[in-house]
Amino acid sequence: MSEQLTFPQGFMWGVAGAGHQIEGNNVNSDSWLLEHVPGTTFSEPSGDACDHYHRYPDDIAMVAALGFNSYRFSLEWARIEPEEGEFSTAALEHYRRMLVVCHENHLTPIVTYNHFTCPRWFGVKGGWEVSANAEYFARFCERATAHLGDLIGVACTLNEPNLGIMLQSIGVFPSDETVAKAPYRLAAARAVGSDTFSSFPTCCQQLPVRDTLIKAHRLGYNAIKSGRGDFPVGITLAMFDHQAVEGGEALCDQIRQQVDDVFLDAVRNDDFIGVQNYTRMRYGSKGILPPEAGVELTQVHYEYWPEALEATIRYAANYTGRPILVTENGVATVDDSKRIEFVRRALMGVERCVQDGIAVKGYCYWSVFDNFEWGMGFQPTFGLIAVDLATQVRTPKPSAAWLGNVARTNAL
Ligand code: GCO
Repeated sequence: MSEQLTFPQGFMWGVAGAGHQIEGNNVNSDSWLLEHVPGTTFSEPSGDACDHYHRYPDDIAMVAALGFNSYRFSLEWARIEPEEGEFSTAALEHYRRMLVVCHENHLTPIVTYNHFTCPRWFGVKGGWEVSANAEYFARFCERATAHLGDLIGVACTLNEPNLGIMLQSIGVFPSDETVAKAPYRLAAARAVGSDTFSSFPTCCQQLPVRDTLIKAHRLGYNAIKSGRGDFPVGITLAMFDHQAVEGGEALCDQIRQQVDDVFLDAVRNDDFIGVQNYTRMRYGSKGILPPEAGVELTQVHYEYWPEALEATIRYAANYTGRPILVTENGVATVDDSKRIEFVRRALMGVERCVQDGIAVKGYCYWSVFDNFEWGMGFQPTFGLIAVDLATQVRTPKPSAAWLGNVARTNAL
């Protein structure tokens, strides 16, 4: 039997989710609108999702009972500020109750202030395509922190502001010119009686969006830091392990620069960097390489490559010198034994980073539940816990018990 690998004392073992993907009926959000317009690119609407909005007490207790000590969830801006400048105390109280339940269950709450979805009114104002709109996000951060800050354990401002540019760089997202004229975008604008509608990440990705997101992070970070409570604040970034092969070095460097470095430069004084990794990406002399022969693909068409996490932690840590929190890592598969294998190999890499002196503060598996995977709907199954969408019955998979035990023993 191989030797046991132990993790630092106080290591955060968490599961991650995001409001829109599990709460259900987030009807005032930009995503809900886009899910329902003619020509939508979503395969199905989010609907009730996992009804986590109502079932959070049992859900959070289940996470704790499995052995975890942290829970990452997000605030839904569209519920808290349903119309510009109108803040809902009832919605803020909902998230306050979630935080209380986390503490009752001895879970450190890791709160993401914005996990992609925004209120419709924000989309009508041009979303992240308008630089001045960053101020709206800062005001939201200020109000949410005033109400919730004393109970927050760790905060993330934005989730993966670099995702759009990342997916555009590898050809998964269309060009800005195509996006600007996309029928779903025009249909959304028409549905809300506007001549424009913009929503991340289905918006234009190039400047000024990138700069607006970075500005929003900075303003949000300052608003959270100067508000109630005292807890680490950072950002989360989508990171590939970028690998150059046979003359692909220049392309690899160029994509890494625009997808990772620009954002890492902007957050190098934050309390931590939230690393989110799912796979690697390879670059050759003629461009981006297809998946390597013999490497299996996950349900979201990524190469099954758990070693990528170690590379991204090392990259972010070396580049910024900041502590790292793995805020997402996971795999979409129907074969749960492959999930266990994936996480086991990923965690071996985390442990090697720790051995080398990198301050890795914790690991959150994505996702707590099989949930609404955006455009792909409910088909990909990332979850540790399966959910019957008709009955809302939860069934933890073997991987949930396995990772919960790793968490409880702080050892692999
Ligand atoms: C993201 C998000 C999650 C996704 C997850 C799986 O990375 O896009 O943070 O919302 O569901 O990454 O694709």
